[in-house]
Amino acid sequence: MGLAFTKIWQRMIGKQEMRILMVGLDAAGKTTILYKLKLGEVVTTIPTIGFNVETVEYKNLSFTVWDVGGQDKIRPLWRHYYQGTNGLIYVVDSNDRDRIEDAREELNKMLNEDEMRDAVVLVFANKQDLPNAMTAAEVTEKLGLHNLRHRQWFIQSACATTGDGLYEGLDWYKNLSFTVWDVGGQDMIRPLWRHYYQGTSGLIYVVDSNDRDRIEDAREELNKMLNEDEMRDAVVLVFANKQARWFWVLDGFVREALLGLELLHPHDSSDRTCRMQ
Ligand SMILES: Nc1nc2c(ncn2[C@@H]2O[C@H](COP(=O)(O)OP(=O)(O)OP(=O)(O)O)[C@@H](O)[C@H]2O)c(=O)[nH]1
Ligand SMILES: [Mg+2]
Repeated sequence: MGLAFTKIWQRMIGKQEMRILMVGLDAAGKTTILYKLKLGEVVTTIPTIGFNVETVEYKNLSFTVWDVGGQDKIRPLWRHYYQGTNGLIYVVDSNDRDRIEDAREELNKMLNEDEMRDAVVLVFANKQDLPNAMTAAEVTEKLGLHNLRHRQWFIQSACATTGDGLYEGLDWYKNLSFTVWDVGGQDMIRPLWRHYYQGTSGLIYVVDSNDRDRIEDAREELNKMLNEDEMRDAVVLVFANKQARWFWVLDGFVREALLGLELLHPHDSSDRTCRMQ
């Protein structure tokens, strides 16, 4: 069910966009990973003081990856990147046994933050080419990943300099399951919708295409919701429901009456992804 829905969702919204925050201790290999993915090359890096950001396109996914410097003095800055993060890439130097406990602490600290509540976690057990590297299983154990509750996570062994494992890691995002909250729609209940906004990455808006009397209400409610700050990054899928075959002509009506969702795009300052089905 989860997977079937994932497929429908991906087909509907087309390209799936994800904002990814990539962190990890200094010298774990974050910047090397970012540019290996972006350029296919190993670049010469210096310790990152601020951040690098690049968009990486892979299959049907578009990742905006924020690579933030990992030196201990600048780790307190990580929190400024949490908002709107759908996924965390946590990079570990598998050869650095002395600091794996630090890596564990920093990861736990981050995952306890409210803004990171819904972020999925991909761990790269990097530097697998080095002879003393811990295996992915050892890194899993040392980071305590099995103790994570209510969190989708995945660990991938990798070598940033050869590129091994990097795309296998990104492939995992295709298998994520969706949690769908179906909230009552009666007018008295609608003010409660806002309690569900936080952490929402996608909105499915279902319209009764046969209900011409209330299409204006549907439009108002949708607009109200999309203007909320917490829904800023949500992608929107509209189901023009109750379509009988001879009713297809109505689709255009709903589209126009609702927003003209394609029109939302240029008029709305945010670059929201919208799809009508
Ligand atoms: N042997 C080996 N070296 C790697 C690998 N990945 C990165 N390195 C090296 O590790 C060093 C640090 O890599 P960076 O990518 O700069 O590390 P970073 O995580 O961005 O570090 P900060 O920006 O300080 O947080 C560089 O010399 C890389 O060439 C790997 O898979 N194997
Ligand atoms: Mg760096």
